[in-house]
Amino acid sequence: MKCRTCGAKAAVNMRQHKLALCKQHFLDWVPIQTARFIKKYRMFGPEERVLVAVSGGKDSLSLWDILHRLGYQADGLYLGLGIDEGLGYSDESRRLTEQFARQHGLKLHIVDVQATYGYDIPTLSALTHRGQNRPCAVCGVVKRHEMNRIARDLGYDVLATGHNLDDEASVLFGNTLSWQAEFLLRQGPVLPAHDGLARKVKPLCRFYEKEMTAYALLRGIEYIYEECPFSAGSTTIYYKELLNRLENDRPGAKLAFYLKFLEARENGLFRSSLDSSQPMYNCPSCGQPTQYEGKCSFCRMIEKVQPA
Ligand code: Q46
Ligand code: ZN
Ligand code: ZN
Repeated sequence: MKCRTCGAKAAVNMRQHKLALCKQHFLDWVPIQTARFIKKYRMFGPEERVLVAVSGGKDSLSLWDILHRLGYQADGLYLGLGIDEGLGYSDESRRLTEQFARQHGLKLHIVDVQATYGYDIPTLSALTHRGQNRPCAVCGVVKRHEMNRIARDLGYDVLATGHNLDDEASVLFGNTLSWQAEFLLRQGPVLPAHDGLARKVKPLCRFYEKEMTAYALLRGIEYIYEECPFSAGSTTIYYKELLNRLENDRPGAKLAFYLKFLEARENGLFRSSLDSSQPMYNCPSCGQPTQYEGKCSFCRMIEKVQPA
């Protein structure tokens, strides 16, 4: 297999795009494509300040690397979740994130959840039983709250996450199985700022996970290989496996599923759900927007676990 651009031996063969590239041309192709998606979906402009949520994994570190190479003003935000489970997951992901920031001279904000609120994610989950022994529900509330708080307090225009096509297609598949119109309407490369919530963008949403793995490896980015120990057995992973089987038989099916969805949404599918969407309130405790009157779910959770 030869590189389409220079004819040298290809390092990456992307059957889904009928495209093979050598190392150099693949490393050029990824930022060019990313810049195209940023423009196409109007994610942000060169004058805007971007806060990249970095976890130490291949996607978020690659995203930070790509935005840096493209010349955007992109700072990082690392949330210390305190997930250990005997594997030192959070410690190692923090070490790799700090190392990346140092090597590239990038600015990194760190929020340690336990140091800030007194509890790490597993403890918060055990105390609130929200996750029923699976702390992801608690973790999701904390991450959303903290990312938005830092973006707002430090004056960033936009919050960028490293979700790739496999992540997006898997969430889309789950929402489609249960026809969650409200969620389907909100899923996409850009979630505009509204009611005090920062604009959220996903510049990698059209890259296959294996493309991002190749990018990180070929760029020599050191990232955490292990998944979060709490992700084992999740429906997201199960849907990813199903979609991979489909993709294996029909290369490009995953991308088509996602792009056709975006097109249908653009053409007005699910719009009636938007019309009936609820107004937002402001949490009296932290000031962040919330769907219901009274304190937001994050503040209610923290209040619940505080000793009386
Ligand atoms: S970090 Fe948090 Fe994920 Fe771990 S606890 Fe679940 S949600 S799996 S992306
Ligand atoms: Zn080449
Ligand atoms: Zn609140």
